[in-house]
Amino acid sequence: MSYQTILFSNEGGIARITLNRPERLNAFSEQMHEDLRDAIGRVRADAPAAKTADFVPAAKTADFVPAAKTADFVPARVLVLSGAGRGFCAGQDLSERKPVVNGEPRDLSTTLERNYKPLILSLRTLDLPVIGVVNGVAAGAGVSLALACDIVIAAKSASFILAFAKLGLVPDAGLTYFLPRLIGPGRARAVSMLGERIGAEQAAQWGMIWRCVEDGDLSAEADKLAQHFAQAPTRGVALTKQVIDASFDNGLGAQISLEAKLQAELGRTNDYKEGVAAFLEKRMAKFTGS
Ligand code: LHQ
Repeated sequence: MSYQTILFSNEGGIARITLNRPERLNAFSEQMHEDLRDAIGRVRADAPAAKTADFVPAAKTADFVPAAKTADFVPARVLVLSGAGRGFCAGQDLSERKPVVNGEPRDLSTTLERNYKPLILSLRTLDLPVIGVVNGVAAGAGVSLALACDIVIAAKSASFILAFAKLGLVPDAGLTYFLPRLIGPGRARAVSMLGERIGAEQAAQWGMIWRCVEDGDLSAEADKLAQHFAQAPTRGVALTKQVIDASFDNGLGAQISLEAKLQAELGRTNDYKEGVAAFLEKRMAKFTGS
């Protein structure tokens, strides 16, 4: 499947989306949102035990054609998201969002509701781990995109800029949800109000991202993670994602009950049986994601 603004592949259980507008540091255009909706919709449709949860995927589903499945087709068990060129994503393409349209101030909520909200929810509700590989600068909604991933690794030279402050805007596309939870409200307030560049090492020290690695090691480290998840007990990983997200809204009792409910489901999977058998037989487990 080929797209205008992203690169997409789905092989060996690993789906990869690379934002591909390097001349604009992969800033979001309307077309990119459309391409992302379609590609993530395909990954979702192919994922083992795919569920829609509370997310309604692509609005544009009329011409959605599921990928042709050959005999050796392996559904994606992990999604890797990265950027082409020297940037990860510079947020909204500002040349497409001039403040005045036909003499009237632009209503910025429209694109947030129509494009960014479904994008961020589609990643958070995807029943697969999403690895964000931050190869260079992430700014504005590009930071939101990175933090919507489950595991974020960044090159040492990468950075995060809450550019909203420089435009007189609030952080958006979920950033005010993710940031205080990841780094605490004190830091979240300061970095949001100042819009200063946060280096990848600092981001890792604060717990905003998982790891910061040498620039030359980024793609190998990302591949290692992707390979790990391509052979992991996929349903267990998906429900781990769900249960941790739910913990922000639940009290302790409700959270323990949710863990019990999800564990009941996982106790019936082939991967649980295989994990226990492999332990008892002192061998490596061969998980199938079922
Ligand atoms: C860009 C962009 C860009 C267009 C670099 N747009 N061209 C949601 C809903 C609705 C409306 C508003 O916003 C939002 C959410 C948001 O995301 S708001 C935040 C939008 N993003 C920004 O404000 C970041 C703007 N970019 C920058 O500040 C810099 O480009 C950074 C700090 C990211 C990188 O700086 P440099 O490394 O010095 O690169 P550069 O500035 O030279 O950029 C390279 C090219 O990319 C350049 O084009 P050119 O033709 O001059 O080579 C930039 O104009 C273009 N570019 N970001 N967001």
